[in-house]
Amino acid sequence: MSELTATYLLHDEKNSAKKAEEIALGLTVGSWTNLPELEQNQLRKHKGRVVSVEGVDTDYGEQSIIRIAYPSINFSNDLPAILTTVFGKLSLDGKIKLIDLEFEDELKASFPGPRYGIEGLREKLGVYDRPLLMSIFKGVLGKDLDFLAEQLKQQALGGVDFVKDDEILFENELTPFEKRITAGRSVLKDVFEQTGHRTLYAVNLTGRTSQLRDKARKAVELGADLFLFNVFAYGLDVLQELRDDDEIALPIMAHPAVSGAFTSSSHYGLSYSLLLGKLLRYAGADLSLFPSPYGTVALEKLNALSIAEELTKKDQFKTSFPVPSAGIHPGLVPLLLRDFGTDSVINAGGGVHGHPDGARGGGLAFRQAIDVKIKGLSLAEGAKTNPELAKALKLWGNAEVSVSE
Ligand code: 1AE
Repeated sequence: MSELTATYLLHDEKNSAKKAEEIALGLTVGSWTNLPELEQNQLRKHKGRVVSVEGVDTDYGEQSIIRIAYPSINFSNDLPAILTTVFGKLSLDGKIKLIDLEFEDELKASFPGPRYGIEGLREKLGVYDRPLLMSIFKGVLGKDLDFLAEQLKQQALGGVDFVKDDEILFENELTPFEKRITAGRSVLKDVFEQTGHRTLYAVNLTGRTSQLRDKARKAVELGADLFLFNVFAYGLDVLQELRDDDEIALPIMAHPAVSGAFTSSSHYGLSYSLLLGKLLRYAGADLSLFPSPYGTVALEKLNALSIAEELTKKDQFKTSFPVPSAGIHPGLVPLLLRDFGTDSVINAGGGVHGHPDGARGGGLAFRQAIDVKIKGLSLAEGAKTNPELAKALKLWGNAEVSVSE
């Protein structure tokens, strides 16, 4: 019989084995031992099963890891049904955190995974041998299209591979969605003709859920490159709907806005690796943004690494790009490369726009930092022949020299 196995971290539970049994029954058939034999036989195939109960030492004292298998017959093959089964009422019932879900192959086949993934995005850009670089529009609220176009041009001239909308830029009169796409296309075409460098623009797909599909289709018609999507404000299933639609067929970049409400607590919610890693990948995100261990908003290193691992490990799905972000500057490139490797996207807003030479200089400084590290040199050595990198290191510092390998 096919099953879905959930792993939970249980806090402050005196009798974890009993609690595990209560969960296995409570989220499936309800009470069991009091049922007449006939009813037990009818319900047996729906009953949850405790797989294991194990004590673990954590920073918060002795806790338990419990694993419970849920019969697939209990739910339809979609994330709303799955999440409600394994962590519906239970998410409100004491100190318990959902750490992982193990999908059998048959159930996995119901999910699309990324349409393009790392390989497909690299093909679109023609870049195979280095981490990709992304920058972010900044300070665009209340600004017009000319302002956006100039910012986009400067970032692209700096050699970034992607420019994403700020996630807080929604539908507005000055820079409406459709006009952003057409203006963005024209700027990036000019930069390509001038420099031979291709930059893709991730437009923020926003609005009511019921409007998203039509907006996305219009974006395709207008020649959009890819979407930024605030998936956790909408829900994973909305992401999957977009991914599944062959008339949309553009890469999707998942922004982590709102996800901290579900992941940050060590006692409640879902693990980072499950939400920002495994489930985003299954639902179809081509890129997943998350805070790196080093910037202004930072995750513990193990959490950040666990997300990247889920996005890139061998599976039947294409791999998704890990995008460690938030407060990133060129001096952090060696640490990001060491931790996340070549198949990652380095993403910076302030670390591009805040460069003394502006966004073009910021982009160049990042590209120089990446090229220097790919050649096996130190940033300090590279700075001798790369003035933009030298200025960035002077302004923000060079983390390479203060962190041991
Ligand atoms: C974790 C998401 C990061 C993000 O979207 C963003 O806007 C970062 O900006 P900076 O690099 O911190 O300025």
